[in-house]
Parts: sequence; C-alpha cells; structure tokens
Amino acid sequence: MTDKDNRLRVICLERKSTSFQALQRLGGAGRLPVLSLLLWLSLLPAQASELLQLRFDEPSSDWERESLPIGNGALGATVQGGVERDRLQFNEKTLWTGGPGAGEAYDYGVPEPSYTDRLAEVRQQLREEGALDPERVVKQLGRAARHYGNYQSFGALVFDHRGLDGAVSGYRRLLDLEQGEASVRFEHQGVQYRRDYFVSYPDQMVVVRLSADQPGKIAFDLALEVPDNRSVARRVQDDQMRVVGALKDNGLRYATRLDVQVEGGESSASENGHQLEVREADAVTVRLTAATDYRLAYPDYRGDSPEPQVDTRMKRAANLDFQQLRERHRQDYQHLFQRVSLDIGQEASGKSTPALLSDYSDSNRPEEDRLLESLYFQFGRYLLISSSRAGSLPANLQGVWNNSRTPPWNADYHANINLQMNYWPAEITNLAETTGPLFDFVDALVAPGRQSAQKFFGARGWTLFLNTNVWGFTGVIDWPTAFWQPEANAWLAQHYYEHYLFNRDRKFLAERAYPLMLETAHFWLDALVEDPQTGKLIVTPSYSPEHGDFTEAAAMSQQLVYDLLRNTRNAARELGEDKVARQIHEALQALDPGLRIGSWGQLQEWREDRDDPESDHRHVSHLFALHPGRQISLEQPELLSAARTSLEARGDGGTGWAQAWKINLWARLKDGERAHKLLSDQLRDSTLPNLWDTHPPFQIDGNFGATAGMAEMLLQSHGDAIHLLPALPSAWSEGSVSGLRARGDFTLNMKWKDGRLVWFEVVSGEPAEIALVSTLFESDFTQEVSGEDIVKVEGRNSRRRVSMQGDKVYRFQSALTAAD
Ligand code: FUC
Repeated sequence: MTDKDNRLRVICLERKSTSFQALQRLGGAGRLPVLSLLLWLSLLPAQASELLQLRFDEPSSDWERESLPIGNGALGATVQGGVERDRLQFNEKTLWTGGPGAGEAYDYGVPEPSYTDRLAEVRQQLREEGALDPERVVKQLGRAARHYGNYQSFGALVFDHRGLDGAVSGYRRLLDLEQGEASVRFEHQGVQYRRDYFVSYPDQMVVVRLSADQPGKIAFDLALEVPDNRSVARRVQDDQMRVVGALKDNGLRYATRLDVQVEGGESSASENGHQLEVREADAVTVRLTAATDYRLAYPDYRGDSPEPQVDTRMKRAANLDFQQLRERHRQDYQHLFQRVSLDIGQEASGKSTPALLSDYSDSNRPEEDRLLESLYFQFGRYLLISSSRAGSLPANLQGVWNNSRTPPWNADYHANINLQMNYWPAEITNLAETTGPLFDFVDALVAPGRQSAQKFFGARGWTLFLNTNVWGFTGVIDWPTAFWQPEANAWLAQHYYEHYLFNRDRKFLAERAYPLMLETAHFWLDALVEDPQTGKLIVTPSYSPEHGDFTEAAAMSQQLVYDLLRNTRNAARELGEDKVARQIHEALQALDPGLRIGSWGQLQEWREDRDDPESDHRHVSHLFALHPGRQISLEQPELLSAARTSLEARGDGGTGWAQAWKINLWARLKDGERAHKLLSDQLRDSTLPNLWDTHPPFQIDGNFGATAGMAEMLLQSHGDAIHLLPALPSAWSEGSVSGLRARGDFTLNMKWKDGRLVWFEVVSGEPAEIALVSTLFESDFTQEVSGEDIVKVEGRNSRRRVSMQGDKVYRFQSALTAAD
C-alpha cells in the first residue's frame, strides 16, 4: 500500500467529527451546498455503541459458542469473563506442531521418487474410461501426510479472584467493535467491578485491566497455564512471570511473559513460585506477550530465539501506562475499522447477542433483525483486522483463535475455498492492508511448491493441493474426495491481481503480483494437456471439489486456469511485457473455458453433462466463473441464467461457508431478496451465539464470506462498470454506507431511500474514466465535484460515464429527493 493510497482512504473515510475537515482538505467544502453537507452527516449513522457491540449477560460456559475473541493478527485471546475464576485462553499464530523439526519423515508432502509416472497413468485411465472413482485415484496419487502438525493453544491466564463469592448483579460481557475491546462489568456487594481486554498491534501484547470503583478491592491469584505437550521452565518474580520451553513434537521454542502493574496494592510471587498474588489493589494492568522461534522461510522455518522477542516488546512498552497503551491500540484499530460504516435501519434493542440471534426473524421487529445483520457485517471486518495483520501468518480456519491441541482440520489453511474466502471482504470493505499476511504466506509457498510442481507434474512453476500448514506443505494428503486440487495455486494468485485492481498499486503489480502470477502461469502452461478430440487445452486429472468422480476438464479446473491466464496476460500487458502477454494470450485462446450449458439448462459442473439436478452438495465450484471469478459477466444472459439454474438446484442449504458463498452468488445475479434469504439462513443455521460461523464446528470463513456478500449486495465492480446497489433487498429499503471500495481505486459513499439510491459520492485515487450504473440516473439528478464546476458525464438510462480527476469528490444526487 503506498502512502498515496492511505491518504486517499483517510480523506474519504474519516467520519463524523472530521468529515467536514476532510471535505475542506479536498478543496471543495466552501462551495458545497448545505444540503449536501447535511446529507453527508446524516449518512453517517449514529453508531451508538450498542449498535456495534456483542453482549452477553453471563460469563461464557462454552469456549466455542460463547467466548468473545480479541486479537491483533499474531496474538489472539478469548474472553470468558468468569467472575471468580476468569480464564483468558490465548494464542500466537505460529505455535504449531509438525514440520521439519518433527522428524526425518516430514517431507512437505512431496514424494520421492516422483509421481510423474503415476500421473501419466491416471491421465491415460481417464482418457480411456472418462471418469474414475476418487477411491481409485487416491490409491495412485494420494499419500498419507506425515508430521503435518496442528495449530496449538498457547495457554491461558487464569485469574482466581478473591472476595467475589456470592451473588453479583448487572453482569455484562461486551465486545465493542468500534473500540476493538472487550470488557466485563458487574456489581458485587455494592462495588462496581470492571475488566477491560484488548490486544494491541502497535505494542504486540494482550492487555487486561482490572479495576473497581472503591479502593483496595482488586485481589487475585494469577497463574499462566500451558498445555503439557511442551517443556516448561517458569520464572516468577513479584510483578512478572515467564514461561519458556519447546514443543516436544518438533522442538519449536516458545516464550511468554506477563508483567503486572499494580496501583495501590501489592503483587508478589506465591510461595510455591508458580503464580502471582495481587492483594488490596485499586487497579491492576496485566500485559501478556508471546512468541516462538518460527520463521516463515523454507526449508527449516526457524528464526530468532523467542525470549529476547518478548523482552524487547515489554521493554519498549515499559513506560506506557494503561491509558497510553489503550490509546495507541484504538488509534491503530480504528484507523482500519472506521473506514466503513453501514446503516441499514438497525436500531438498538436492549437485547443480548444470543437473544438477538435466537429471536432473529421471529421477532416481528425488523429493525432488530437489521441490528443483527449489521453487527454481523462489522463483526466480519473486526475478525479480519484481529486475525490478519502484517508481520504474521494469514487468518487460518479459525482466524487466530484455537483452544485445542487437535483442532478441526488442524486449524490449517484449506485452499479449495476456505483460505480464499477469508480474504473476500478485505478489498471491498476497505481493509486492503489485511491481505499482507496472505501474500507473504503464498510467496513463501513458492519454494516448496516448486518441488511439488516437479515431483507430481514435471512442470515449471509451483503448486499446492487441497491444504497447507505453516511448514510449506505443498503435496497431497490421502482423503479421496478432496486431496487433489492443483488449481489452488491459480485461485491464490487471483488475490494478487485483485489487490492490484482495487488499489492500482503498480509497484505491487510489478514486484509482487506479476512474478507470482507468472510463475503460476508457467506451471499451467506446462501442466495443461491438449485434448485430442477438441484440440483444446485441458486440466487432467481434474476434480470438482469434494463432489463426484475424477474426470478431465471439470468446470472449476478450467475456470480457475482461465482466470489465472487472463489476469496474467492483462498484467503482462500493463507492464509492457508484450512477448509474455502474447504467449499467454495464445494459451488462453486454446484453453477450454469450462463454461457449458447442460440438458436441464444448468451450468455444467463437468465437461460431460453429468450433473444431478437432485444434488445439494455444498460446494458450488462450477460457479467460480460467476463469483469470485469474473468470467461470466452481467452481459451474458444465457450463462447467467444457467448459473441461476445450477444454484437453484443446489438449494439454499450447506455449511456456513457454503451459505456465505451463495450470498455472494445471488448478489452477483442481482437477486437481493435471495441473497438476503441466504444471509438469514446463515444467521439462523450456521451462527453460534458469539456470532462465530459454524460449519459445524466453528470455522471462520463463513463470517468473512458473509461480510463480503453483504458488501456485494451494495456495490459491485467486476466488469467495466461500478454497479451501485445491485442487489438491495427490500428488508434494507432505507440506509447508507460509506467507505466501500471498487476496483480501479474508487471509494464510495451511498445513501438510499425506498429501495432507490438518492445520493452518492465517489472518489478516485487517480485520474480515471469510469462507468457508473444506478437507477438514480434514470430520473433527474444533480452533480458536482469538489473544486470544479463541471463534471464530464455522458450516457443514458441507468449508465453514465464520468471522467474523474484523482483525489476529488464527485457527488450525485437525485432530484426527486432534493426537497426532502
Ligand atoms: C473444505 C470443505 C469442508 C471444510 C474444510 C475445512 O474441504 O469442503 O467443508 O470446510 O474445507
């Protein structure tokens, strides 16, 4: 992200108190009609804190369903909020078992000798037989993963509070999305207690503050528990505790340190030397940090010793008091979070989050349902900020939160939808920086992935298959119905180009995106096979994720490679790499594009018409071309209608992420009612009381996919135009949104009434021509641009082409509502 990008975002998105100054800085405020300013201000919803809070009225009795997550990308913690015993379980994202240190047998999933002969055999069998049972293919191409590893819980801070036995009243446990903080408050024997929890990115630590409204009331024993799958050395001093050691499994070294700062009382080491005892304090600030000697670098994945890392962090923050730590955290967090506000007519309800969820759509209070929906939208953004920040690993299947040694699917990175979906909201909801960890991670997969490309395909470039860990696993596993998906490399490469399209960062394109895309394209140029019947280039063997038989040229395989080659060709053209662009263009022309309409009008999932209209399988892989691919455009009614037929047939069920994908797909089909229905279904069927998405079990991709889907309902920019409110449901007939991003480096604010757009602003990061599509243009409207009198606007009906200068606010308003 360049400075310019950042500046623009801030200009356009600073809210409420600063929006007027922001407009002034753009040079146009003096000329703005009062009405427009009023609209700007009214566009910013009254984000009274309750509208952006998750609330429980009890401590959590179930980690998965009720804990409140806080995090800074690398560190995560889950707030349970027990009154007497408060367990704050925490994570650091690199603490994994498995990998190179776990034994000679760890081979990154790459076979020796190579599997190229086996691949040739499977290709031959497919050519002769047409389709193969996955059980048969896995015997030839699958392999049991060895020392794959699991993401680990780091441990827990356990507070045993004194003097809090008996009843408490007014208990509240909150997660405040606006501040990025959790808190617990209650009253006990006339004393008001309060606990605050956050994880600071600038200071890389978990901070807990315990306070009361009367002096000397804070007293507790504090232990730092770690699971017993590691060596443990403890050192406890009066105001400090360290635990260091190494995982038994792979020798990964870890260190965690906590410091307490006591106001008014005292803290000492317990007699057994295992815990801290705090007595008669007015308030206490606890800081906790953790690190490992993991480094994202093939082949050994080891780096600096962890103990100096935790010491350095503590030292750097030593002179900061609680308020300063909090201020630094809030500034950092809000800089990202506040870029987007959403008002869909939500109103404060006075209900706890579990009550909102259980009453959802039965309450006869639509504004309460909208409260849950808007909260869920912003919760997805909150989770992304909290689990994906520069300098650490990307968000895994559970973001950064895991309390188990053997989490579901190892809490790893699945690349046949899940890892990608985690990042769907990143660009459109104005959190582009959160993609940094994804790109670092994928870049680091290239070195081991070259081995996979060689040993499975004898190809250049790099690839991976279904899943990967933090140890560069790029080979296969032995799960018949999922293990084979070498097109995962193309799907990950898509994110690089999307990042460029949204931000127009040419340095990123030249230095990060293009090299990665080109190397991925080289893999496919070598791995594609010419179909003797059609002469077209095809993927073989090919497997449509987790569904049906192995075949040649399943739709998703072809579509993913199409997406990759088209993007790489376009990138090469933009960078003046004409020879490469021509070569890739030729391959693209020869490629089977994977778009066929079948006997019942469906978009075929396979090259042969094998689709079962009764199948309700959760993967809708053949619809990749519609979303998140851009191969099917709004100008292709036949393909759109085939995609719709397929989607109808699959039905509205599925696991969390599957429902989230369908929200996006219905939005792309411009069916706001159906997209909203899917959102409702997901909230009802696949959402836990703490609003974590559940597969089941808890799996975070559905949270991210749903947030992205809601944004797609409001704004789309996949083709040559920006579509405003393309899939607005009647349930959100009045509202506003600010700060959404469109491809081309545009930022938009919109306001609508009676289901129609009445006002919007758009800022372009650089001079640009853009087509805008909206019903607002179908009646009279006014237009203006900051600092200029004339806006060059051309077009008819709902479509207008606008020539924009960079950094200026272009504003359009419907004449129908001007008198309002
Ligand atoms: C994919 C999905 C499963 C699950 C797993 C983590 O394989 O098909 O439903 O989400 O990833």
